[in-house]
Amino acid sequence: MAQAIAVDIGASSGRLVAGTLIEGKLELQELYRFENAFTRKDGHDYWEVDALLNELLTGLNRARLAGIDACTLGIDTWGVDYVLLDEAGERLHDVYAYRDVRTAGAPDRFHREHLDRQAVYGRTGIREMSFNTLYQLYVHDREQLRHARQIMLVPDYLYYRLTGLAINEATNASTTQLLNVHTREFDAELLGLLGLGREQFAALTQPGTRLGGLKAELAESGRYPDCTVIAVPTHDTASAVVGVPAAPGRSWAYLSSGTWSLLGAELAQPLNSEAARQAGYTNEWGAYGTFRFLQNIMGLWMIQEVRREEGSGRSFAELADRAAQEEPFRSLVPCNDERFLNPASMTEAIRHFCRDSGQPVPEDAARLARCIFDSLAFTYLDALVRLEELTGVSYDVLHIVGGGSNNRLLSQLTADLLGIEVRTGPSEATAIGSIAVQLIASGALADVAEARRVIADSFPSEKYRPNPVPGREMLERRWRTLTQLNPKES
Ligand code: LFR
Repeated sequence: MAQAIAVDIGASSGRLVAGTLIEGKLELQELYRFENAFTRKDGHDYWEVDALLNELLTGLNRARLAGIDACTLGIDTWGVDYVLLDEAGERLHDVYAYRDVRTAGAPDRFHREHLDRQAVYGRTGIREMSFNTLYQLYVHDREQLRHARQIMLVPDYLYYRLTGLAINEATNASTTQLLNVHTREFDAELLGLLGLGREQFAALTQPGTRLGGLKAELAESGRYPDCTVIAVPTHDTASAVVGVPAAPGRSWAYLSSGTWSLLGAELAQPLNSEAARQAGYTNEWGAYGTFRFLQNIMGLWMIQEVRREEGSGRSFAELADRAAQEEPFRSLVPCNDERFLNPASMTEAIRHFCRDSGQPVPEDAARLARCIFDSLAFTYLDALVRLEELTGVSYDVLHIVGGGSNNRLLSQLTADLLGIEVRTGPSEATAIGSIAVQLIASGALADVAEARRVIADSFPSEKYRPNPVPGREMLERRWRTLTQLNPKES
């Protein structure tokens, strides 16, 4: 029986999940779960990557103690954040977290000094986000960059520490905004503008590639299962898209709902037109040569922060239940505005915006939550409208996967505003997508179509049909006015 272990690390937590295929169904067992958060030091935000490595190893040890003697193993995390290694393979610096302020304004400076934003989008297909690796490297210490023997993203680094092999896995590498969508390689000119050489990166590795075993000191310790390490889609969103239980024959869009909300479609070819750029759509690489044509939407980060600041320990489910009792659409905020990326206080940032735009100020956590969910649903509506315009496809169904798919209020609101059938689950789509790619690599599943069939058969899903929204036209006008108060940068 093939056992596959997914190590899935998100911005707020990480987990090790084992997947086994039993009579055509995928069964999951959570082996270990741990917290994650960025930490602030001298005014900057960093990830504790070596603590994450220790957690990963603790989880693998748990797998062994749970009786798993042999397995395949894949790792995913968020995108864009990187590690520079020296000649000896040691880390040269603390790893910046993408929400760190140091890249505020960096895109403007980069595009003024070097290539304009249209040209960079034409080459990379990647939407400008101030935290993309391109801009992070642009503001990184030049001397240190020159001395870097290897540049890798966070999951590549974890793979490196487990196996001793240096890779740059392709789905996550695409989030750097340094890959050329035409040549399907690093863009030599963009690297040159940062003073970097191709030799500082490893070969681009496609998901599904078998990398071999754990390095000797780990393998011989007796603490871990006998692992065959496989490069999965190491960008969490790419694994989540593999984990979407889409049925063949239906045109589907997805919403990967976690710290971020990523709404988009799986495409065979990139769509990097000027219209796509202006609409804020990106072309991240997916597994098996696909493209993830999607929009980043601020997502549940907003409610995670409000909850943290409130400090009452109320669960997300309870907050959503309380929000459901509140008056809908009382106050709305443009979620994608940079002011919500990493404010000193999310609660205050939302209240400020409401006050400044003449709306009722959400006083308590329930009203703040209501405001966030209503605003997210409106932002999803804008994203779906643009998606349909750009791809020319009218979607039959929106699959919501990830932790946010458990939020009934937001799922129904999304169905209502978008006027589309919503299907929710699985909430562990990222780990499931990683496991699916491992099972395909080890021959237990034929391909992604079979994997999606198995996923659809294995996990419960709920269906939400759209209901009419009273006062819809007036609401849409209000939303339009609010978002135009804050036009997106073009
Ligand atoms: C989600 C995610 C998004 C990416 C953001 C930053 O966890 O990976 O896809 O845009 O985090 O890397």
